Amino acid sequence: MIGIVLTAATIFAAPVSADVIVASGWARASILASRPGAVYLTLQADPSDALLFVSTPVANAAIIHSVETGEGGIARMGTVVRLPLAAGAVVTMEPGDMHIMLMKLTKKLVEGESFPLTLTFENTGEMTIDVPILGIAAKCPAKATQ
Ligand SMILES: [Cu+2]
Repeated sequence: MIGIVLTAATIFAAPVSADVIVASGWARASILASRPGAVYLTLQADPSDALLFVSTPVANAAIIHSVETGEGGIARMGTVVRLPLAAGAVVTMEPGDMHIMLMKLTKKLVEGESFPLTLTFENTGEMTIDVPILGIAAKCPAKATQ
């Protein structure tokens, strides 16, 4: 009989997957569709995993960007090809830090609407979440409540 023995990971599964929890996802509304958008969220994998690709119908490309402050305090964005997720560690994407950049929006991101975002993980495979669009001046909602 297969499927009778449930592991702890199965019993306490997140709504979308037993191995990766994607939480607090949000995007900022865009003023113009010609400007890139950004998605912020938190990731937690157990056992360890890695985020490989991101895609969404609202953008031609979704790229994982890291932000590093270089000489003279100028922040530079770099493309992350493979984002490792250590077992149990929470990876936070937030304004001014790592984010998922939405290049060439296919539509304006309107406050109050939402869009699907598909994340492909090395071990867990594909997961699709619904990303709510917050206001143009929105900051990280998790921090705003602290
Ligand atoms: Cu970026």
